[in-house]
Amino acid sequence: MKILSGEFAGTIANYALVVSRFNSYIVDSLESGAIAALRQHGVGDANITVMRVPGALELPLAAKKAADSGAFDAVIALGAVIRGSTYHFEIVSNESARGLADIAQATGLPVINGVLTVDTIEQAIERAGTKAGNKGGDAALAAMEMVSLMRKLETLS
Ligand code: INI
Repeated sequence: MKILSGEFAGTIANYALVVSRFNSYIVDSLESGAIAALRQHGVGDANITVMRVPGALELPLAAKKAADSGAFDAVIALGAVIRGSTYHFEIVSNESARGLADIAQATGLPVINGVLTVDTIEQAIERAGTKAGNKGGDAALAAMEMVSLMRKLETLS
């Protein structure tokens, strides 16, 4: 039996961080967590490019452009969608998630969804570097693991 899986450490590659400015007091922490995780695993700042978009709905287009550029091995999308009293929450969270997943399928590049979708600001804070860890850091780990796995899969054919 052959088992293939990716590794975090030593997965030196070019990472695009596409970061939403909406709810920046949360997203800034996700960005710091993602960059810290990349650095901890040996990725240098020269291999990290941060691009900013207004909100989570704009993440897929910027992620697509980044993926199409050929300059990156993975795209990490970071944002925070916090439920308000309107239906807009569903639109923003569903469309950004669907858009990001579609881009991964269309381009064959790992596109990691690091967008928090939560009911309350407290839940967002918990996931942005406090009680429940840092989902930005988790997204960076997922990106490194997927880059590593993609490289292994490419050697199969
Ligand atoms: N964008 C977010 O990233 N998070 C939100 O919680 C949010 N809410 O609640 O509205 C949000 N809206 C903006 C949206 O992503 C677009 O930037 C805007 O609609 C312009 O296209």
